[in-house]
Amino acid sequence: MQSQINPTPEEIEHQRWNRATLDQACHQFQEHGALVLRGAYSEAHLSVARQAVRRRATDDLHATQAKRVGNRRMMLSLPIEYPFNAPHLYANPLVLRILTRLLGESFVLNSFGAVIAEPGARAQHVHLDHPQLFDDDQHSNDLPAYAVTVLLPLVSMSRETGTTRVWEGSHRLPEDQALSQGASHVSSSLGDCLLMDYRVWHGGTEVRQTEDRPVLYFVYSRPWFRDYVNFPANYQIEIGQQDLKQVPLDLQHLFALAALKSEYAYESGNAQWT
Ligand SMILES: O=C(O)CCC(=O)C(=O)O
Repeated sequence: MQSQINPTPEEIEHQRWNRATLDQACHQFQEHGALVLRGAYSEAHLSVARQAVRRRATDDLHATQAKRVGNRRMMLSLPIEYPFNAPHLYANPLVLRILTRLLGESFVLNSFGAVIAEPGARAQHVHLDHPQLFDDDQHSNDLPAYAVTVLLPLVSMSRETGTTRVWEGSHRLPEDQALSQGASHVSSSLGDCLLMDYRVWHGGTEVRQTEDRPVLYFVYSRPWFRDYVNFPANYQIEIGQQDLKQVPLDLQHLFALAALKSEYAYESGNAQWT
């Protein structure tokens, strides 16, 4: 992967960027439409999340609610509740600082869940997670980012476990040229994450090992964006009132769509035809 940043030990320890590293990270993301951030998350937190995802994936109820996103590969929307109602997961300070630059101050968490590739899963179809906003490629490609997926692998990723392939720079290319430059494979250690512009072509690769390969995904977006393809019901963040109260005040804005959902349910439940 060409586009990657190794935060310094001080940046990791204080969870704060030096100005020059932040500038470089944002510049690389804008140019390549993707960025690997090394070592931003703590391994201990990820092992708790990994166990919870595996439990849910094997639980019948949740597994039947899962969406197939390829051969032996499923996507599970997850509620923001223990162990996922944790700022170190949904609000990593290094990641959030980059997102503020890319998406503006009022960005929100648009969707959250896990993709689990089972042993033997074949390579996923190469895809975009959402159609372009406009029919005219030029218009769509010239725009600044409006949504960014943060993929957070819950195991280290290699050719054996399966990687994510990314077509760097494809967010700026018309569809018929998007795959012309070849893909980069993201190998990663536990604690690394991958940021991807919603317009970048990508896909998971085959799983050659006998264990599954779970990744968490967080989609952050500008506040007006709704992913009507993956989440036609519109408001896709699930968080109960108790969990919402536990979100620190300065991070409440991330859950603006969840707040809209409860208002909408309230209003439609009380609608009167006169
Ligand atoms: O499993 C992966 O590496 C990527 C999954 C993915 O991008 C997707 O399902 O949209």
